[in-house]
Amino acid sequence: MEKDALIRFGVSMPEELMKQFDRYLLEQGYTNRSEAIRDLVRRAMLETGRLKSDQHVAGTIVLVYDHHVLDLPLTLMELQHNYHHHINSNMHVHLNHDQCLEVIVVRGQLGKLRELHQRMQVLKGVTYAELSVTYADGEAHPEHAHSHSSQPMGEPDHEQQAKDEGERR
Ligand code: NI
Repeated sequence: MEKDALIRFGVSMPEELMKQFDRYLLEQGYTNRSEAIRDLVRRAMLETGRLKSDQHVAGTIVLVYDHHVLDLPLTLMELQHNYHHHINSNMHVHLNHDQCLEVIVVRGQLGKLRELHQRMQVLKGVTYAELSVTYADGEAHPEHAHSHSSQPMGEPDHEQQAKDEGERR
């Protein structure tokens, strides 16, 4: 088999993160950063390739964010309401004066959960966002399953929400 060509590229990261990474390299026994980065990338490729977007999964989204960033708490809450069929539970911890830690328990089609995670991750003020899932076959209550695939992203369906609330009573 022909050997893959090596491509060099530059990476910028905050000094403190770099120091932490260098300590990690020492602990893990790496002799250079490139080898460690290659392993991290391979691991990431395995994770994303492991499950398909249409698979039914359950897991968590863990967020750390600065609640002083304008509109961020409201934006995060609205986003969660837009995905209320995919969110089972939510825990909020006030870490310090600025930072909030949120653990969101999610369940549903992996593609939708990735979409929610990505939309949170890109928000200004969100410093950490991780989606972690495992297989979960089928729906908890198939008779209450709803498909929102035709719903445009970011616009809550108030008629459907009112209907859902009626069903729960
Ligand atoms: Ni808080």
